[in-house]
Amino acid sequence: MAEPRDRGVGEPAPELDLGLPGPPSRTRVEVAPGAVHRPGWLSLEQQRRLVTACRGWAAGPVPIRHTRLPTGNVMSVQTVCLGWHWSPYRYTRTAIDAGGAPVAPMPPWLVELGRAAVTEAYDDREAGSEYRPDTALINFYDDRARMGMHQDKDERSDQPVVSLSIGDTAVFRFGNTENRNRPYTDVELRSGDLFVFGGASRFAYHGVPKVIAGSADPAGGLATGRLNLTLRVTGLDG
Ligand code: MD3
Ligand code: FE
Repeated sequence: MAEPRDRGVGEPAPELDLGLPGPPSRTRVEVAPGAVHRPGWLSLEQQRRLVTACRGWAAGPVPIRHTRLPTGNVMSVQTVCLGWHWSPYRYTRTAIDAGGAPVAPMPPWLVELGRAAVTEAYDDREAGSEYRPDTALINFYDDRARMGMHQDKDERSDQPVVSLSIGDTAVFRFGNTENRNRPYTDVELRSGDLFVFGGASRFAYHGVPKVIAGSADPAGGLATGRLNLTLRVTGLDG
């Protein structure tokens, strides 16, 4: 699987980690019950392959677009979907608000990547092998894009959401299940990071208040901006 990124300055080698207070772990952190951050999971090669695939999906059959909300506001993030098309606030097989074409299928290799992600996050091969994501939302952020605090509740399933980040670092805000306000925790999501949101965290409010321009390693395949792929189980059939 992916090589871990280099240790940060002052971060102990794993064999020297005596459990003393110090800089945060770069391996796996359960931020809240069921919410696991695994920094540096994707190799640079895997990141480049995902970027190439996303460029293809962004070109069609459904073009990547800024989603228009019922309020008339337009999201600053651009989104394209696989498997099922999300528009506020439901999933359809055709792009009802983006030209009408049938959405591209979820490729089997992306389903397998989702299973590997769940296995990795929960250290549970059984949980991974049972995971069957049937949709992917691919979000592109330029350096001014952000996403307000929201819950993902258009799925009729409580299965985990897998998030993969590529490109510029984002400040990700992970909140509570009650409302969009405090308490929340801010976490930096860097290129190659995996985050899995299941269990008690599946319906937590979350958002992206900021993307840090110029923070990415261009070797990951993105010169500017940020890509986030989320894999989900819609609970729909047909
Ligand atoms: C926590 N995307 O597409 S990924 C979204 O970085 C979305 O593009 C953000 O929120 C992004 O809906 C955040 C992390 C994420 C995704 C889904 C979640 C966190 C989640 C679902 C439930 C709880
Ligand atoms: Fe979300």
